[in-house]
Amino acid sequence: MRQTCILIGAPVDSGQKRAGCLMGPAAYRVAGLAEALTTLGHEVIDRGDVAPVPHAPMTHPNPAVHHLAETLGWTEALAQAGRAAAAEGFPIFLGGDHSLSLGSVAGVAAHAKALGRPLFLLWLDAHTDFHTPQTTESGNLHGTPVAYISGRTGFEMFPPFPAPIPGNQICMLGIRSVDEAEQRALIPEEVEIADMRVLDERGIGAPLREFLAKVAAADGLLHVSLDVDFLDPSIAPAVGTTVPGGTTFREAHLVMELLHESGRVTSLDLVELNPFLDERGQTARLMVDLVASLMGRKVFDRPTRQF
Ligand code: 5AB
Ligand code: MN
Ligand code: MN
Ligand code: MN
Repeated sequence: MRQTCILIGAPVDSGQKRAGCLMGPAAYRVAGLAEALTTLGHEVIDRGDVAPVPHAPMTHPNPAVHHLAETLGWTEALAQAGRAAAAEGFPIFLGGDHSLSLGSVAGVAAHAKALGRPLFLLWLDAHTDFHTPQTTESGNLHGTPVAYISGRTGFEMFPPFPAPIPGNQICMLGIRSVDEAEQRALIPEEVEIADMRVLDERGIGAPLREFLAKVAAADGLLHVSLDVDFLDPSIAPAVGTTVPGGTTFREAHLVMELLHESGRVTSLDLVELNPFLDERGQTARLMVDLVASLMGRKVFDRPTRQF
């Protein structure tokens, strides 16, 4: 299906402490994201980069929390841009660190709510990002978006999340680094966590197919949030939070191919790319290739399915 892809630059780097994520949107443009999409027959509208809503500095009872006002400003701006883009086509958010998903998913959720359709979330990440501003030890708000999206308390300084996504509509793949407080908070939730142990045992296709069947049964919209650290650092070095033992090139492409085949994905975040840490554009190019797989590029275009 021909999509209208709406590129939204989100040069957010307030959600963590290492400089460089703000170059992410430019790197995706240089790596040829728009060209890859038009080659596949899609229409591309590049909305340029969003700017955060300005706020006076804010403090938080947890002294580790930093850049709260900036992150709030990005959340508001991206929620607005995301909602508008979701009504027009297929939003692709070019990050920027993962705190951008506080806003991108809020925007998409507002759109889903207006349509009266359930929103599902696929979180492709080494981390669960399930901290609240109270529980984070690093104070880096890129470790919090899933908690906000699922309606956990502790985000009172943020706009209320429109239609929080229940745990049983969230699936995480690639998980291999979970903090104590996140682990505790996730136990009562019904989030499907296919951590690397599960992927080793079952392969990456089986848990994803199960989740996609749930999305289809509910006629849901599906937002995919792809953190560069989902990938093994040997193939994707351009990220501040590398964790060994990540997904391979083919595992990642298979995820994208299955997502394409499902026809369910309605919006996408590309997050945590730090071009300053890249090796000759390798990671930016891999991310663009993964988007191409998600949007219909095939290894071999079979006239009928033979799997
Ligand atoms: B990312 C950690 N849990 O809270 C924390 O890269 C890492 O968006 C968070 O997944 C990683 O600082 C956030 C140790
Ligand atoms: Mn993340
Ligand atoms: Mn991560
Ligand atoms: Mn990270």
